[in-house]
Amino acid sequence: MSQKISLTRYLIEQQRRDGHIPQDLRLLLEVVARACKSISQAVNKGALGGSASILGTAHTENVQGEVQKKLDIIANEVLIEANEWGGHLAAMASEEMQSIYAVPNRYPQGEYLLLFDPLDGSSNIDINASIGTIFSVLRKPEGTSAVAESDFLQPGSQQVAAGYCIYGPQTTLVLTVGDGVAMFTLDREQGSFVLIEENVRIPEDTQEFAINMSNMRHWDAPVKRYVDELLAGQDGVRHKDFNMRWVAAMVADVHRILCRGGVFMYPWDKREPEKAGKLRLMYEANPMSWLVEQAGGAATNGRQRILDLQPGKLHERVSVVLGSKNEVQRLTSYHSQL
Ligand code: AFP
Repeated sequence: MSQKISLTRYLIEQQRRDGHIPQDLRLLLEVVARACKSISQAVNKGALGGSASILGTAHTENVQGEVQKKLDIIANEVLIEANEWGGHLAAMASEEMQSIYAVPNRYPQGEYLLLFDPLDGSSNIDINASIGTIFSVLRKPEGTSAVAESDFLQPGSQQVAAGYCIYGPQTTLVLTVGDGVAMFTLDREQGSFVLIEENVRIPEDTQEFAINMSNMRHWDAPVKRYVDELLAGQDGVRHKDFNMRWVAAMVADVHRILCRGGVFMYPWDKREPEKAGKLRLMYEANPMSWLVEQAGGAATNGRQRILDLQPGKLHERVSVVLGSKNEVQRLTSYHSQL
């Protein structure tokens, strides 16, 4: 039987092979992976999670004005507590926190910034559908002493690591440090993440798309044209039939695309025209876009490469089209034909 390669061994070999991962970054990624293991344990307990069930809402709202689930808050606390003392980080930012969290002075400060959506897909928690943790790592800008929010406002092309952990039938960590995409599944008997796939590739073409169709009447014309053509199937201009999936957890839809191709869309729509989209740039779109590009796919906001976008604020939202390259390019071209 081929030898199992743990996440630790994979990262050490990446570090040794080409110095691609400095030691501090390797240690940071191992801490994030351990935090994801703890979150996975909490998620797996569900209604059995102790006296006061950890399902349901916490009756509070996050900075986005979204009702927080108890597990949203638990996952956020797990990530903060796991990462604040190690000395690799200068600060953290989360979907669940209004402002950045600077590492307390009682701990050594590191050179990295960690951003995360601690539990993406929260609306799936109470129905036992897949959810996940999304994370992104940036370098702290040189010469900054006290970290400020502005230090986080870097384009996604500046990421040094990005990934997610999906809590589904398996708990699987997916990671890039700029040298392709690798997948690790949690071996609960050993308690470690084991390499199951390296050099993940997304097919350039697909017959599967993901979008929330209930918003169709709110889309702008290029998206409406593109989806109408998919729905027309064999009889339309695409001359082939398409299938649709929508898990309502970006982490699950992106995981499917990394596993078998597809195109995922959460476009701008006129329900809240002042917002560029629903998804957050810094800790959802940027990490997912880098993973997709590293696997041979593409990611735009309908007009521009997502990783080139200069963020203006921490919780900035963005329109997202990502996945199989030829489909992303087709929809993006429809926008430029306006
Ligand atoms: P929640 O975390 O509030 O469930 O939102 C998940 C999400 O941000 C993203 O993961 C999904 O792709 C998208 O929203 C689903 O949005 P709709 O519920 O509008 O389909």
